[in-house]
Amino acid sequence: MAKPVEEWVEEVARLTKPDKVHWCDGSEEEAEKLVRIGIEEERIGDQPVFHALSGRTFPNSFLHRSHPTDVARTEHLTYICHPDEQTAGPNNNWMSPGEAKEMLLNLSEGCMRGRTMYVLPYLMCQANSPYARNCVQVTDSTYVAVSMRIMARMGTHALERIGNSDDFVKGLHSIADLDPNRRYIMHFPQDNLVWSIGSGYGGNALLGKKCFSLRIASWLGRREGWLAEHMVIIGVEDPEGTVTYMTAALPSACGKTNLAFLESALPGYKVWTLGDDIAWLHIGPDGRLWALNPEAGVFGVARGVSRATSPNVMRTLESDGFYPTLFTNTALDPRSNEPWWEGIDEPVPDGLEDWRGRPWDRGSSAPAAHPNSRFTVSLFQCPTRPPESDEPRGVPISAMIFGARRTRLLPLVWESFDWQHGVFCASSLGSETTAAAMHEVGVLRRDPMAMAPFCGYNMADYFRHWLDFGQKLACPPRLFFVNWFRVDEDGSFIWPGFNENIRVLKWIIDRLNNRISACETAIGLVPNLDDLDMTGLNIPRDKMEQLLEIDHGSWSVEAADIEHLYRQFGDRMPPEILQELASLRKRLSGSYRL
Ligand code: OXD
Ligand code: MN
Repeated sequence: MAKPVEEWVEEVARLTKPDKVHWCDGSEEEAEKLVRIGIEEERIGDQPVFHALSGRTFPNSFLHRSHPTDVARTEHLTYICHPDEQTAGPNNNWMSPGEAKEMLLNLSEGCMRGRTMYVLPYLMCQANSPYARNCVQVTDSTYVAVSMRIMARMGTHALERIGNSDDFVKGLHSIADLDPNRRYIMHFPQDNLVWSIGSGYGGNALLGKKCFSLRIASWLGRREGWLAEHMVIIGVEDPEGTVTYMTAALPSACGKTNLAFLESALPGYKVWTLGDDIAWLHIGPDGRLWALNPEAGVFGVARGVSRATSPNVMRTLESDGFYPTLFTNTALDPRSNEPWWEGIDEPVPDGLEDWRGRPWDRGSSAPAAHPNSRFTVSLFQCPTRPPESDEPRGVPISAMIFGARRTRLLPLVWESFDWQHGVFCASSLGSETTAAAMHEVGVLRRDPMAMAPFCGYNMADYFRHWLDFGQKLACPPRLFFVNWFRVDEDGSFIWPGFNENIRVLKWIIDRLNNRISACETAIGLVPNLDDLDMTGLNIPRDKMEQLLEIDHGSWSVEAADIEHLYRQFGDRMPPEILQELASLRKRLSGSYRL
């Protein structure tokens, strides 16, 4: 009798009608073969799927040019199909599972004709982890198959774990005709199923990542008593050799990758990289919070990465490993056959090809690399990946950081009074979008816990889950908030950011060890200026004061906007959060400092 996984694959093949079905074993030879097919046989638009790069700077690397209309996550085409709309909440697009499946069945009929369907068995988390999940994705894209092998633990071992069980997460992916009007990323939490059609872009097509490990997993976490979060995991080693583990939730374009790969500007401190995007958080038998990165690779933004600002990212890309490195939609220097992007250390070479493969020169108004150009690289190549990344339960977390990009209002760093207050602060964060010039006040987008695009259920219930989760932690981590992006009257960033952010991490460690006090303000606990280690940094004291300033008038306006966010959730909002907002307002109208 066929196993459930075989039956499912056969059922999908009957629907999508590929010419061939190939079960991937995850081997190096197989990946090489897939890359070769991508170079020699397959095309996306007028481009081959893969182009072999020189390998001089970035060993064993390949350039992928996507379809020009398929370069980013498409949130407006992403749906969470719970049986009822309220469970999905106002933070998600919703369609009933029946209607969604009927539509997808029509769109998927024969969509793999002429192509091979690759069956990718994989695990999220290492096999020896009690938190590992068995998954199978089918795809008709060699780019997706090669990427999934880098990003997840893919291979026959995953199939062996599944055996005769029907307990595996299903991902049905087809690029179909890449028509943006027939592009859907649909989640069926009740069926452990993600069905994605019409896009080959990472966040839409590598279904173990955002789709399963955040959207579906956040829902599983609520049912099972854990959290799936959009968070970096780092270990910060101090000069005594003690490592403090932290997570950090930051929306896109807020320095998330740089924090994960930070090279300390303070002597004696070192940051270890455990995860750059997703953390699964469980309560350990010791009542502490334990974090594990379910992924095995990094799908990061290439633009802006340089040896000066992100040396550890560069070292990871430059080291040779078992896995190829992929560059997506960067520019190409055809003479050296090397990728190039804005912000990389090298000056602009002559005769570049832009991300679409067209001739480009310095006079061109558009950038050469797409603003969302990416690299896909194995974390096993990262020189700052510590051995404890392989611990089955992960690492114990002492601090959780939440970040936002705000040119005004938010101080550089603050700590919440307690867990409940911290959940309120994290739920209310918003970031300014950065399409225009950096110093202009952008459009503010509320992004609770940096999870707005990734929470697979009603966010009011998610806040409830966070509050309840904290109650169950015997020894909860402390919660901190950061904003690297505050500007002065001239619109210049006050804080240098990047590797200097270690100074903020040091302040956090000092707080955790009760070495320093903090200033109690209306919004939380803000550093006393002298407790921030500014050795070797030359920022005038009045600027630093500006960086930590709490302006009650502006915060009152902020409080009104936060209320607006909460109102959309009606009476599903946990009363404790509304109470925290009321308390903030009371403190703002009282006689707190500044
Ligand atoms: C990502 C994102 O790709 O958050 O990680 O968009
Ligand atoms: Mn992300």
